Amino acid sequence: MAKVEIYTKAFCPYCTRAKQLLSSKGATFEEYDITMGGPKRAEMLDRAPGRTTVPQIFIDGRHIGGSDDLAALDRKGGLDPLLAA
Ligand SMILES: N[C@@H](CCC(=O)N[C@@H](CS)C(=O)NCC(=O)O)C(=O)O
Repeated sequence: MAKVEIYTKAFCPYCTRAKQLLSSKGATFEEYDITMGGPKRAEMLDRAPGRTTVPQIFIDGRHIGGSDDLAALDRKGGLDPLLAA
């Protein structure tokens, strides 16, 4: 299964929604909690320039975007093949 990474913050409904969608697909993910900022927040900004909201999701290193982007990708049928890669 693909490597899924997700940058999140506490009390973030969009993060919960994205994680639920990934879990519903049977995907496991590495979660980076950037509630307190720190180097992982800097890393997120570096990997997803201009995107300051959470979640930010990466599948096999490819930037997917946020929760809405993930859901849109799924609606287009593009998420399952990426997760299965
Ligand atoms: N359309 C975005 C919305 C994401 C969003 O608004 N996230 C909130 C937290 S739930 C956020 O990052 N707010 C600014 C902040 O916490 O710095 C998505 O689907 O991911």
